[in-house]
Amino acid sequence: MKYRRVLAIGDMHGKFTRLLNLIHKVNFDPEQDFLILLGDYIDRGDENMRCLRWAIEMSQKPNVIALRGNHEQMMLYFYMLGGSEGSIWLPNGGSLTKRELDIWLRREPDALERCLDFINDRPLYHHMLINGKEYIFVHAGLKPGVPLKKQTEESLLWIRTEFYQNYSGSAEVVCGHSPTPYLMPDRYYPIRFNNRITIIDTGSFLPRGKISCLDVISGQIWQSD
Ligand SMILES: [Mn+2]
Repeated sequence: MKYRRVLAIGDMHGKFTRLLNLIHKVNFDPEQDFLILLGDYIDRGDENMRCLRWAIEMSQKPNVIALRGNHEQMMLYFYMLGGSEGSIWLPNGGSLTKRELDIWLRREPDALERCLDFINDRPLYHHMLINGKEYIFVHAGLKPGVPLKKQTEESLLWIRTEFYQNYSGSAEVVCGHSPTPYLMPDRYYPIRFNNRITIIDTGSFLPRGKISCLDVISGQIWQSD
């Protein structure tokens, strides 16, 4: 199948208005385009559950892959494991998401189960050949020197500096996870490093932050206002 565009959308973190604004500009067509969502739908924003529900809806369309981010992982651990492994979610933005979810649960008691099933089913990366070129889409990144199939959840969802500095694989990697203004002051635009890494998390939850979408075929970028 030859796609018109292969699109990746970075971290949204509950910024639903910004997401709608971006989606309107991108105008995704499931008949011709392929879309990968890089995870971190929830936490830090004001409409976290709306973003999560949007991701659930989108994941049911053809030609859409929704990956798991570390924030979905933290939510899953909170409800499935509890204890110290689950405890990091609430202080990392989870308390905002939980407040919205608790209200929703009063009307739809099975909503939590649907969210957790969705998160549980998320792939941790998507590997594809596009016009003969190899691409890996992943929330955080890859541990350098480790084959893709041997990568751990910990690396795929959490890695930062070690990946940016030492990755030397031949595949192009498109990822989110690190807001670009944390890597380069005042930068709210995707960053591409020389070692074939493109980071498209442009700090959606920050006052001047944006949600970004990249078409890896043309290199075109769309951003929320
Ligand atoms: Mn994130």
